[in-house]
Amino acid sequence: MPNHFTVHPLGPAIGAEVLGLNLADGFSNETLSQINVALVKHEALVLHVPHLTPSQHLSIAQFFGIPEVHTFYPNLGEGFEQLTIIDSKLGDRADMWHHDESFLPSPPIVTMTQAQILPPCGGDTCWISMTTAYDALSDRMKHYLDGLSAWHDMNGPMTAALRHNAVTHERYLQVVNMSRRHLHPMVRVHPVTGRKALYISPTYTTHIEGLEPSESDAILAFLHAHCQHIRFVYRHRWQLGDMVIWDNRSVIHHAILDYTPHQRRMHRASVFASDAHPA
Ligand SMILES: O=C(O)CCC(=O)C(=O)O
Repeated sequence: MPNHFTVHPLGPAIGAEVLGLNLADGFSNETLSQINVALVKHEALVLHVPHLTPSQHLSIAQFFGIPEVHTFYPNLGEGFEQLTIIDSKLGDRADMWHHDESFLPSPPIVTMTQAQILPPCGGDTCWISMTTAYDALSDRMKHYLDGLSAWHDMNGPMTAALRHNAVTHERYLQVVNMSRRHLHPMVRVHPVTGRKALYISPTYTTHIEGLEPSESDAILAFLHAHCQHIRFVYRHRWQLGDMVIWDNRSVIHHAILDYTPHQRRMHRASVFASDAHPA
């Protein structure tokens, strides 16, 4: 039976919320197709689903593609290995602008995160519309970026984490030795909407292929500052049970770390495209 819900934009560039979704009706493919249409249009979609079960979370993920068993975050265990736990009590956090795992050849296309434990206030997450940020560039800059590629490397944030004593040296070496990096076009075309999006982040993008380091640093610094303009951002103040689904092809995100010493725990699933070869 179709689920009757409405989608309300939360900002002109990015963000919408789904209202009137009835979980008791389950998630038919028709419902999930409608959610997918809203997702690619609004890029970050808020669902108020406090009664969502882990099985339902997983079913939604499976609709979008192949749910990932995350390399380094813990998960919900047997049968739910694809549901990752990001818990501040375990030292896990994501307070940096990033696409999920852009250091892979085929990064996840969609991620969906649900709030399980929240601090009394703070712990908001922000998303940037990289399509709208791209659209706002001059034609000359768009022309300049055309055909350029940049490296995305997992080591950058690990080095930063080591400097902040947020990881042990052993853990740092373990991750760094995985040697995960990949060269991606700086502008990618969304396979569904055909919109162009910038594909860079200050966390994983190390340098632009073929430029002198100082040229690459200057171009990236300009683009990062441009993308972080507040008019491209949606900031979500979580309520328990909210789930935000985002399109990892067209947004970057950042979870604000402003709630220490309180706990914040999220359950998340990220999904590879069905035809992807992630490793
Ligand atoms: O904790 C959040 O709000 C987002 C965490 C994150 O970056 C992720 O799930 O990829």
